[in-house]
Amino acid sequence: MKIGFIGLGIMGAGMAANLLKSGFEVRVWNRSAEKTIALLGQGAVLAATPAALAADSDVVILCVSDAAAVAQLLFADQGVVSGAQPNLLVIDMSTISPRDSRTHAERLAAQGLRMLDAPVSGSREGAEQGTLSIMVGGDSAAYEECRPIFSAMGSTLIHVGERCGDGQTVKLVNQLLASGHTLIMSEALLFAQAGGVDLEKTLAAVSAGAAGSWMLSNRGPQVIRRDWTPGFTIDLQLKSLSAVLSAAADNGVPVPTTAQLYQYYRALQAQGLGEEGHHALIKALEGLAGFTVEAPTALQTAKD
Ligand code: NA7
Repeated sequence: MKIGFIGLGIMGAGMAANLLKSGFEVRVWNRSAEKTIALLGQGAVLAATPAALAADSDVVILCVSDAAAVAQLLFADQGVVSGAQPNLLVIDMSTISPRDSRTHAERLAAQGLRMLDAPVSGSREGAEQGTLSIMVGGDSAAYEECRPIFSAMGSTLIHVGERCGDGQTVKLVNQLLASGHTLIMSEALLFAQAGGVDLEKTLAAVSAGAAGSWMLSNRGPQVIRRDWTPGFTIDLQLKSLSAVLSAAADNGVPVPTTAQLYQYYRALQAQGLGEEGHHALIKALEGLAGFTVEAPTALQTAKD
């Protein structure tokens, strides 16, 4: 199967590299051309436009920021649809709202093209290591056809429903949980700091027990080192939570914690922190508390 990959950001770069490692023939296109360079060195072939990429691919994968970017890349002049061979399968691995995903699938179907939505979780680390969780919505036969592609990028592959957009609904469940974990981790670390205990020892003591979480083990140490390198940015988390709020409104379900989280992230974005990792959420709570969390070793390094 010849694969075309569009969107070589934090996630897409690692995912495309793992497809190459698994032996797939991969064509790439990215809006900022410089992000293709590393992959060309690993054997990818550069396409001049999304249309040219689609003309030479059996499957086109997109992993881009938002629904507007997906629509533009698929349907604009020189977009995927304008170059597609009959029966091309589009896999949209971006996180967008279930409603937008269904609209894209309907527009593609009107052109005789198939689509799966397959958003991912696992951050930069999971994308690089090929250990993503991939939540796939759409026709089960198409899912089975693409399973080798998903296996190259992820270790947990779940076909969550027959409708395009079902993957996005499950991904938004993931975003709701991940941001909730980040909020309570932030509150807990401020509580520990105020209580005068060592933050590294606190993390070591609680991470392995019932209170542990991926967020605490992976982002907790980053927070106390004040390392805001993104696995996933505040800008993208804000987009995800906006999609949660709109899907919740569509479905008539209350999500009060998500509404509050959205406002914290919005405040941080307004302060110019949108490109920081979403664990910088703690900065919003530090503003309320009037102090910051920091491990003594990190404080010492800062003073040095
Ligand atoms: P990044 O690192 O911010 O990368 C975003 C990618 O999307 C990057 O390749 C962008 O191109 C591309 N992009 C964004 N807008 C457009 C438009 N309008 N046209 C073409 N390409 C565009 O995000 P992540 O890799 O962390 O996340 C990607 C998705 O996975 C996202 O939906 C997350 O929520 C989950 P650029 O390099 O800026 O030219």
